[in-house]
Amino acid sequence: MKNLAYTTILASMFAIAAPAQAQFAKPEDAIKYRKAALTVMAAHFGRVGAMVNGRAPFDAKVAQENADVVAAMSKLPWHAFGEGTDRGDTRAKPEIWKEAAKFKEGADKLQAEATKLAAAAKTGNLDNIKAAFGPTASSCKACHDAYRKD
Ligand code: ASC
Repeated sequence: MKNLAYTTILASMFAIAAPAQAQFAKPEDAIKYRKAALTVMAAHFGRVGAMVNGRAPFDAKVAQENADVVAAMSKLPWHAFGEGTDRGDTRAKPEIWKEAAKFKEGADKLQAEATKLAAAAKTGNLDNIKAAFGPTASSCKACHDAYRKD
């Protein structure tokens, strides 16, 4: 019984860790995956943004839930920029692979800012969220400007 419990715990740990090391069968699967993660991130970031910009009433719980999704999604796209995923249905620029260290720096920056945004949202204070929102948006934009075709 104890063994079964350990096996179950181990299996669920791997299930959670799997996205971080997922190998894709085809390059187009990786492209689809990273676009999906970025799309979900944008949707939830936009919901926080609506409150920050006064287009939606502030609801601390909703802000926190959405910021948590942004922080979780911010970790996912990067391993899907592997070899052979520079072609196909993508606006990714070749610079991503030519400047891999710089690209990773941008990805790390976004994750750090998104984590700060989620921490700010946990305080339940809109001013804290506003302060963290700008740097997060800037880190989205910096990579789009440098690494995404129009
Ligand atoms: C968003 C979104 C982005 C970023 C970027 C910030 O809401 O979808 O890609 O913010 O526009 O400048």
